[in-house]
Amino acid sequence: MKTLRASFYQKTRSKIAQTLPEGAVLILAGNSELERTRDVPYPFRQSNNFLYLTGVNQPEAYLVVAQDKEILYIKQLHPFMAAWEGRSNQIDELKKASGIENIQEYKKIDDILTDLGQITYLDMPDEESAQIAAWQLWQRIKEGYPDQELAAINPELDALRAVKAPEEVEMIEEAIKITDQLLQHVRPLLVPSVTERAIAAEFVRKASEQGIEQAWPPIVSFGKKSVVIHHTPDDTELSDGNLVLFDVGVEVQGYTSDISRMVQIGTMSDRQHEIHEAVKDVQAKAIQLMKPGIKFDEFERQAAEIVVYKLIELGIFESVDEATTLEGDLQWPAYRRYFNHMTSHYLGLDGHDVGARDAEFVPGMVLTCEPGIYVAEEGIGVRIEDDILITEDGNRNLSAGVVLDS
Ligand SMILES: [Mn+2]
Repeated sequence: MKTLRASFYQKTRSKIAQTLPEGAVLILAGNSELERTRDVPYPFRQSNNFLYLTGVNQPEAYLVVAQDKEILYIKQLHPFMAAWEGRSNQIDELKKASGIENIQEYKKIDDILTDLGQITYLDMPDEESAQIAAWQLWQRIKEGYPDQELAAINPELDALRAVKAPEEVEMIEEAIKITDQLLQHVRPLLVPSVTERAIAAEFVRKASEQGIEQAWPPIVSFGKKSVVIHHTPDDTELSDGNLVLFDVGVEVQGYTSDISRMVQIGTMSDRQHEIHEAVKDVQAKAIQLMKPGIKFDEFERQAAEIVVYKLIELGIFESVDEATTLEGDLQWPAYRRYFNHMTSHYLGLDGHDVGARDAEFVPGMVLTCEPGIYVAEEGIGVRIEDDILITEDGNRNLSAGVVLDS
């Protein structure tokens, strides 16, 4: 399998170092293991910012970067770790993988706080995130060094991460290739009376057999279940005339694919066909809009407008005025009852990757294009999603080759 080399991480570190003011130090916390039940951790998932700058995928590591230095700190492991978990610190391997020469073992967090710089830059995770170690680092410095000036590195990191290097695009393409293989593997299993859960489980099993992690639990929905955007597969059985929705993604070195496809079982009704064609047409038109120069929010506005006209063609609304009337407590436009998500999001290390919603599209950005129309009263929900790389002269649909139609 393709992997990112140390040279990639050296580049990302050098780019982030250049954003630091003179005398500033960045201290980035990798994730720690989180306890699920006593002595049983959740599966470990590294922080994406940490992966982006180091490629190091072990818990309790810290990266220190200034304009003239970089140090990777790893936790000194208790000898029991080797006996119980088979874990030991492989310093030579970490050097080779990350390109960081200076690797040091630490015992307690204060061991790494020897140089805080004039300003200390830190990772500030989202409120709900499980990046406990990053929160604890803020807390520790605030308590132990109350006069230290602190700042968040996230705007700089987000901006860098939003524009992908060619090697990162290759990782996403690899994730797409594997997703395609997994979809092709489960496609013939879509036979009457199989359950959503069985299909989702087989998708995960086949991936897991190859050491591949899901980017999120696969969404597999049969028939009317597909009107729920993030439906959890249940024991609904497949029957003739169902449209099946897959919305799946896997990770390759942290980089995700994000693909939605519809599969028809037996004969589609005229109405299913009509709505399916409508979404395909919206997507084709929306992809054409994805090119350098257009702003993300303007793209969203234009894509939503295309959906609104489709909803009128489908007889759901009579006019643009009716479709855009604000309603309910949220004062949302009426068409949002049928299309209640955005058309696009950034894609990268996070499935919903970081990046500004008011930025202009520039070459190197990877974004999804995923319009949907969900008509709950008719039990029909359709979403089609592809992964689009913005190029100098427009875009390239990285997932165009994922074809499931029988
Ligand atoms: Mn998506």
